Amino acid sequence: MSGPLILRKNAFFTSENQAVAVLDRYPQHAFAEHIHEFCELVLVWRGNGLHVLNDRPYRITRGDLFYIRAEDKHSYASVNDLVLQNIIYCPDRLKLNIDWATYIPGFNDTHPIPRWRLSSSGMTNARQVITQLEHEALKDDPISNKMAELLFAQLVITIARCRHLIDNKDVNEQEMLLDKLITTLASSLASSFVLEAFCSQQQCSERVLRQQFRDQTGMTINQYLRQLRICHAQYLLQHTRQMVSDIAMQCGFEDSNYFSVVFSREVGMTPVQWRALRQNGKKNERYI
Ligand code: RM4
Ligand code: NI
Repeated sequence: MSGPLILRKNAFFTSENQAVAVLDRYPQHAFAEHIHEFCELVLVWRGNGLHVLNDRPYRITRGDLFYIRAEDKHSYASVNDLVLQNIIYCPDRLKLNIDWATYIPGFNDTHPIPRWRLSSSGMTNARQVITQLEHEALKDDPISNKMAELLFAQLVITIARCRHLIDNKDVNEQEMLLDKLITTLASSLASSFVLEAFCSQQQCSERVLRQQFRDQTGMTINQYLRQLRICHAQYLLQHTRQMVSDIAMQCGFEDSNYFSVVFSREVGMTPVQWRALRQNGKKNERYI
């Protein structure tokens, strides 16, 4: 049996002196499962898709941020106008005396939290640094390589300052509504989410917010929430022994029959069938 696809350094870096490079994925196409000889920092700008990282599915959209280690295996599927930037780097080629591990989850630790969120203002800050970095990284001469490493340091520190965890309830007041909505949706998996209540709390127009969400992510709020719930259900089905009815509850479905109907419609088989397939190690069966 052949192992997973391995992406090699020399296919993505111009020389052995280059420590960092920027890959624009405008768009990111579906991409098969792979590991790397290098690490990645993934920033999602817009659209949506499914990111499966170490067998765990994440529905991704604007503002999501991932720290991928060389040995992490991941793939992209069900992409829909997914736009991201991939900052790839080789830890062994970094020469500056910076405590990288303080800013990059997973640089040394074995169980890092891989998924974070960036606020819109954080994204704007990051984008400025990435633009400069991209420019330097194209040149690959000694001074540009040094400059690129400095900019990479600036980038990881900038990001460390404005990232937050998805379940962080203490969302910054300044954060824009869309960010707040996405964070709130992700922490509303086990309960129902009422947009009207959210909007009256935030004093914003429901219609405008719906439209903004659609423009930026390429899907409706309800579609996104349903995908998040099903994704979480798939994770629990595969990795726990809980009963389907308990899983349904934890994913915000009070009625487990209704959960099965929605699940079957989205995934093409019932939760029980899906669990059996995944647990038999048939890795290629579909996520949504
Ligand atoms: C792919 C995808 C992968 C990355 C390679 C270099 O399009 O973004 O995650 O490892 O590029
Ligand atoms: Ni990758």
